[in-house]
Amino acid sequence: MKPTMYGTERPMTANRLLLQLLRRVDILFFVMIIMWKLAWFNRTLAIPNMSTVPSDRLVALGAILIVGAWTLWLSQRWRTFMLMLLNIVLTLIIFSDLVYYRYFQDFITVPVLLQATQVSSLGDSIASLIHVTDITLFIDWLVLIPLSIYVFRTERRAARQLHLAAPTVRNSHSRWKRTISVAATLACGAFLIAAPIQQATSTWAKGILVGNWWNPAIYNVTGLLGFHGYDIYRYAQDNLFGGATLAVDEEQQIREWLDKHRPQLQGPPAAFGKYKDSNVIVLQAEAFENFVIGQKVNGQEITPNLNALAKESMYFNRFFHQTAQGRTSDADFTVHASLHPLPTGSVFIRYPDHAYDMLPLLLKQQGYATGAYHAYDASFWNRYIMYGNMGYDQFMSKNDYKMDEPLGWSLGDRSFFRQSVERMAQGNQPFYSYLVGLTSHHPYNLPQEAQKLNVAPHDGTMFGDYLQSIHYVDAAVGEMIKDLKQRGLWDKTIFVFYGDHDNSILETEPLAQLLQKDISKLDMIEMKGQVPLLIHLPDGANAGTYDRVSGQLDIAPTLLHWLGIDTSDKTMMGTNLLNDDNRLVVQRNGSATDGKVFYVPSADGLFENGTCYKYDTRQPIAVAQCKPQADEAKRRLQVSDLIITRNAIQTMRESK
Ligand code: GP9
Ligand code: MN
Repeated sequence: MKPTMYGTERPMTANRLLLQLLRRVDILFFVMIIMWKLAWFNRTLAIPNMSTVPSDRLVALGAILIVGAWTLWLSQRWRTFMLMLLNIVLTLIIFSDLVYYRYFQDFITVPVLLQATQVSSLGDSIASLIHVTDITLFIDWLVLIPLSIYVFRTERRAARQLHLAAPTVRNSHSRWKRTISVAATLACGAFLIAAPIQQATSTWAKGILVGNWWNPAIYNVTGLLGFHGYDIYRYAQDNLFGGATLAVDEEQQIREWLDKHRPQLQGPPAAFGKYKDSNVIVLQAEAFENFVIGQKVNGQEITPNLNALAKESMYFNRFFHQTAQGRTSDADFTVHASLHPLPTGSVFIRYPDHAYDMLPLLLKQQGYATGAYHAYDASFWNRYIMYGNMGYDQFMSKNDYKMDEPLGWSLGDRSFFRQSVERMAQGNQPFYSYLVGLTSHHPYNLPQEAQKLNVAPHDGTMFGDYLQSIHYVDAAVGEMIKDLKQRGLWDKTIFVFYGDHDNSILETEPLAQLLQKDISKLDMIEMKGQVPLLIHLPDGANAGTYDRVSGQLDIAPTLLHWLGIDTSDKTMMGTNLLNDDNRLVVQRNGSATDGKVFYVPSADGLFENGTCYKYDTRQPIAVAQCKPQADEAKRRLQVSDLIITRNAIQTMRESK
């Protein structure tokens, strides 16, 4: 009798038929089941505003092929077994992501896994996050696990018999054949992933993998398995392979720059500790440009409340935002860490676990109650991870607010401010409270009843809508100040108001119309670069307009000085706002101004192709006259990048 895999030849039984069939379709079966589970996961999450394009399925298929391809190299017995194991692992990943998402509106990432506290904060709520219908994900196991064990055992028995009967038959599967099928499956998978992603990222999802502001938005393009692959790649690229190690010459470079800069963190000695133990409220307004302050439209003040506040505050009218791709999160970072943002992506997402001398953390160490307030998904910009590291005792996010005034992206700023103040007033003092407004977010279209200005002739345009939403935020700030006064907090609080970044409206015509003047290139650069900064001190001291150039990095060292906290050993790159001399404001694109000249780099990055403006004439001059400022800008950005990416603060602390 002729030996076969099943011993000597004998008639086909039902069992053998089933086995033969399973052996042929196991990988197909695996692919179909996981595809179905991923689709179920996506349907169950039902993330709002996510695209559902047919190519999503191709990406999912590609990812599954890549994950399962290696099993084609195995013998059939092991392949069926390993495919089952893979099914178990992938199902557990999908299920964990599902539960995690229900709580954090985010997916599990490598940094999350490394910060076990994050996952453990699910704590008691975990039971409520698991739904009965989740059983759907596991139902196939009931049949497949026993079946694969059965197949594995039967095949093993058959293989033994075969080995006894004809030991040489064992290697009948050519290694080549198997290698080729693995390679072909991998190539096929890679193509199925790459083509739709390439298509998406060059059209509707442009910049998503560079700017990566929100994991669900990446998931929208890559699918769940693709997202995890990308996340591992992103983490490895940023943190492994020596990229994160601080070299000796780099440390030297950082130390030299910091030592030279250190005196500029300090303000006048008389101001040191002048407002010790005051509360601090920092209000970061969305897309709030400086040109609206003091400006009227059709005879109405756009920001009447801030105009009034400016009169009794320090108003910095040449204050620059220093943000980049990380937008709101960059403003948050530059203000609190007094470091520059990164050229690509957000520090919040890329290096949330590195060490920084963070303002809230330093205040917490002095006994402050620290809180962050933002009525949006806690996972946006990875805030819920980052805020733990920044030293906040509590982070009040969307789920903690009563949605009693839905407006724009989320809760209207009016209600957001009211509920936030209510919460901070209940806690201990002194407090540090950081609020991130949202109503004036792009595209600025408020419902008719919330539009109170006559913005003719800009009605119905984005510019007109922008003015309306700024006016709304101004009114909300006015109410907040009233509330703080009524609660007796105003006189005990340093109140800081600034805009996070520009409004992304790049047309000059509406501005020219509103301001009734021609808008030069420099005017436009300034208007897109400048946001207002108002600081109201508890006793209303120092009120006036300050036309020294300043930027977001300058806020933390200034506040610390007033609060009597020594910054001489801190790694901060801002300049105290109370100093008039030696000022240089650097933006992420390499722009730099000392108040006398303004260097604007060219897109190609070559110094000589940039433009040097002279402020007193507002005209371009020989670019060489901006050389020292441009060089220093470059140096600062380099030093800041090293501090962040190499985790230099941690390393330098350890080597002390
Ligand atoms: C949402 C908000 C987004 O949390 O911070 O603002 P953006 O970064 O898009 O300006
Ligand atoms: Mn923003």
